[in-house]
Amino acid sequence: MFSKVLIANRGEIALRILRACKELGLKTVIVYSEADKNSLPVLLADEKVCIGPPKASDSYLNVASIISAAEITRADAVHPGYGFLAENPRFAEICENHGIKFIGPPAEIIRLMGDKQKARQTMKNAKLPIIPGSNEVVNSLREAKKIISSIGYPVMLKAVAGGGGKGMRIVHSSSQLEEAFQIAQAEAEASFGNPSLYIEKYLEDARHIEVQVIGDSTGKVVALAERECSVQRKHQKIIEETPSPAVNEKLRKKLLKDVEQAASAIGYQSLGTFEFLMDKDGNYYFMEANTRVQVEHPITEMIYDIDLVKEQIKIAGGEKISFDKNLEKRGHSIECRINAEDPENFTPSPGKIEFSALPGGPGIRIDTAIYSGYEIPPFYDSLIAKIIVHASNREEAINKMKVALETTTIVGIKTNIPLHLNILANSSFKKGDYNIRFMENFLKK
Ligand code: MV4
Repeated sequence: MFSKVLIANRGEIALRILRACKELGLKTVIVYSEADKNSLPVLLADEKVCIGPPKASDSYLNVASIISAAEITRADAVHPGYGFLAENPRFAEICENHGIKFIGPPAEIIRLMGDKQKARQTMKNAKLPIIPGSNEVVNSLREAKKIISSIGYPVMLKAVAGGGGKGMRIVHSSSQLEEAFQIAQAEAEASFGNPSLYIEKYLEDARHIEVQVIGDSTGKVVALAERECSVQRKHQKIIEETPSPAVNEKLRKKLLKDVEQAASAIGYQSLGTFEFLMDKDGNYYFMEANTRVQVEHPITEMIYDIDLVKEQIKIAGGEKISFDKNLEKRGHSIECRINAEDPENFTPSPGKIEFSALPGGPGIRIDTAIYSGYEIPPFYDSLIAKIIVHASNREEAINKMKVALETTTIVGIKTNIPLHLNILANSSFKKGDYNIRFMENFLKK
């Protein structure tokens, strides 16, 4: 096991990782940009190293600075959190080449999952259902037409190097294809330096569900109950819950068995998330896999009473997963992402938090790095806190979340709390009757 972990991230996840390290008796080093010098993780870490100016490309994405910081402080492991360098296989490799344990999957797994077409093909071979579409990258309009002639419209063009919604195009008819294909290729080239596309049948009115997996170096793999993530806008999740209101015990058993089997087949190690689209009939299709700890990991922790970040760190240190496949979940958990933004038009609302009073009590968890007097810098994403509730059933969890939101006071900036309260009061949401089109419809009214 390593003894000193460098945390290559900021905000709530840096604090989440810092606490896990402390509980494990590990020393902590935080790297930070000039904009984050007064942040809670910087104040609480054993050591801190400033790695550059506010812009992420000059600090949190600067591999040379982060490796130097690890060497100067003799950190022997790096936790990348989410975003930034978390899914960069080169970074994972460079850490390992410098004798620094990368707390995540091996670089080859990150690389495989980063190529969405390869990931799709690999998961197909591992017996996971995938959405009908191309079996290889599609490099010409002619190839695209050939594939579409067998699957039919509507289709989705996706960037092989994409993910999370970037560089995607829905195409409804052959008259739109040529233009969409060119735009998607150009976008993929501009965003990822790789124009390659793949094609899938476009699934309408699907749900976005995902399965947490955890694998250790002995080959043990455990899949945990699905998270329902269909409440999202512009590919940013807003509310997540587990279990999904659309998954029954029988379906869950099959889904988790499929995922365990597929993750085992590729020797998955560390935390990971397998994302699926699921139709009205409960057919699910693998879309992509994330090789990092996710923002919404706490809802899984709440229903299973486990600490995924501690597990992730221990596994990187060669330890075994501390629980078994038959681990039982209990009740229902919901997360609301609190963003510093105007709830009317979603524009960012950075600035000084003049005062804050956060909710608490049984079944309420707050993951945040804010404090009264803290200034939210304008350079990073707008997530400032996660309110997570746990109750014995969905109805009680929704009610508990409502009270938690109503008893939250944040003065000085705008937040999306009013939006959350409106969603929780929506009859479709209350019934659990929603899909990835929910926010689109919700905002129209
Ligand atoms: C899809 C899809 C429907 N059909 N692929 C969005 C994020 C990225 N992980 C893949 N995504 C989707 N892929 C096929 N074949 C629907 C989504 C999708 C979505 C699309 C439009 C608007 C909101 C969405 C929310 C979740 C998923």
